[in-house]
Amino acid sequence: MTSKFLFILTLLMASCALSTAAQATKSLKKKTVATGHAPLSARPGPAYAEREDVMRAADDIAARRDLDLEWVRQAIAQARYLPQVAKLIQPPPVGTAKNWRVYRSRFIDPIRIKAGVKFWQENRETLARAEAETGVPAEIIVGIIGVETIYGQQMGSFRVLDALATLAFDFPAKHPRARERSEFFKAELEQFLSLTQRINIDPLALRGSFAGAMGMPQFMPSSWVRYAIDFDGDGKVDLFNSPADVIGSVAHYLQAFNWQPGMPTHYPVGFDAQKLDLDALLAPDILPTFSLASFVAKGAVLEGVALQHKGPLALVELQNGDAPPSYVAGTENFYVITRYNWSSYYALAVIELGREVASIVNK
Ligand SMILES: [Ca+2]
Repeated sequence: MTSKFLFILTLLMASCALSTAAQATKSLKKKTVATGHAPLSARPGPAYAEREDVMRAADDIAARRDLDLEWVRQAIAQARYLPQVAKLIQPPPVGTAKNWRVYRSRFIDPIRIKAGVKFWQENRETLARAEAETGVPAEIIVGIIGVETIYGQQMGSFRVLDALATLAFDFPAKHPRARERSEFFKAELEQFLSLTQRINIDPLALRGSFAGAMGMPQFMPSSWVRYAIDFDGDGKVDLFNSPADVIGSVAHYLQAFNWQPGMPTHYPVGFDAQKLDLDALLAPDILPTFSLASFVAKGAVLEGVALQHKGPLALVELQNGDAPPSYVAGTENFYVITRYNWSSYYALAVIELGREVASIVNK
């Protein structure tokens, strides 16, 4: 990917700053207040068995993946359109103010910190082993699993098959990137069916986020296929029930996106008003681009260990509604965390949650 393309992508993604986890949490909260029946708007639509285009897509999937044709047809025929999924995938309305302080308070809260401490204490050795093998710090792994699902407490209640079919075959046309996104979800549906057949799980049995992310780390099917590993040695990969597999898989994912052992994720940054060229510093968005020298020449002020940093830096800006934005100097490792979920708000929440939990566990 060229940096320009990445930049555009980053901008696009930043416009939907709420992470999957955040929106899933929102939807779950809605569900828990329902009284017995799902609200009318959330009632599943008709099965896909009657749609010719969908059944043709099923045939294509079976052919491409060398899967049993009838099995694929039957699985997809039982998928249902979920209006709520189509609604949740929409970007927030234009003009929705992003607010780091609000975002932060949602994820770095006493309940999540307490659950993080318990998770760390119960999996101390596994976390240490993952850190030793990949160089990804335990606190980053703990931060991710906490932000995603509160350590498995909120893994999503949508049938993954329904969510993926809805987004593959009925992606909302008014979305600015509807075509591209629908292709993405078709590929995810294909991976999902291939995966469930391979590991011999009923595709109708799995539940996840509105976008089809699964298990404690909320892996999309393609990420499960590429990056999930068996880390407890039982010969299976289970991201729903095995904390060890989850820990190993999250560490492996970040390692695969070039996590650099020992490198901090970010540094505090100030500005020298005399030299400041904020537009230039913000132009590459979160993609680390500036050498230390050019970062400082453009008016960024760093202190202490940051002045020894090797490698490119990015000026990361986080909006605070009407209040002045927050800034950090992001390193390549900050950028790696955004490959898990493309949002700088997400990355900083992961880092700060992990740090809070670590400060209690390592007291
Ligand atoms: Ca396992």
